[in-house]
Amino acid sequence: MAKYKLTYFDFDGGRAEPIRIAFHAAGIEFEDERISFADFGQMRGGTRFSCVPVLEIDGTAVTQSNAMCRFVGKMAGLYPEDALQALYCDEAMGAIEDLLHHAVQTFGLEGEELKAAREKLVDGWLSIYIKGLDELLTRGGGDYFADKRMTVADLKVYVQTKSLLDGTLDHVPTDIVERLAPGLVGHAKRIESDPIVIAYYASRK
Ligand SMILES: N[C@@H](CCC(=O)N[C@@H](CS)C(=O)NCC(=O)O)C(=O)O
Repeated sequence: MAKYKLTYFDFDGGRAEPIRIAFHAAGIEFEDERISFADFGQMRGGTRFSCVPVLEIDGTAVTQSNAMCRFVGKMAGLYPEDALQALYCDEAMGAIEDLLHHAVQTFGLEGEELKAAREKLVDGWLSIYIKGLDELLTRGGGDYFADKRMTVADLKVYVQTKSLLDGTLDHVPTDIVERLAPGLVGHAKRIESDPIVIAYYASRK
């Protein structure tokens, strides 16, 4: 059995969270290396693209969270075998990556500058991506993004919807998802109450 080590920030969210859940769903042991932002400052120069998550497989480092989602998702039975459904799954995960790319531009700002940037984000890219993801969910049949069952795409979108509902980003109204795409709120509840997700968080207690 290969040895897996996943390095990411020390919170239950972000780009590593769907991978952690998928590892647990697959019943595969992995080292869940959780680092502080200060630790990251020390190690970032040693990472391939100056970012995390990094997955080490028998000591060999791999980057790119969506690639990791697919890899672990396949082992967990949480990635479609059908090519078209796999495409749908990838599209939703890619959309989340793009959204994070826009959101991250507002990180590190403060005061009025932060407020203005977040308001622009809310009216612009965030609205575009929430509505687009809602369309993808509808295309998938309304309950899941692909394959009419939970896949890593659902885990990835759920993690970000939850972050918005929890008000993680200052100046982003917590009701934005409900207002623009109530289906995504229902989706988050569906994924949160999936036995796979419940079992993962129970294992964290
Ligand atoms: N495309 C990469 C993006 C990774 C990424 O940007 N990670 C963030 C944390 S979620 C990071 O390490 N950022 C470091 C920085 O911007 O300084 C992936 O999907 O893994």
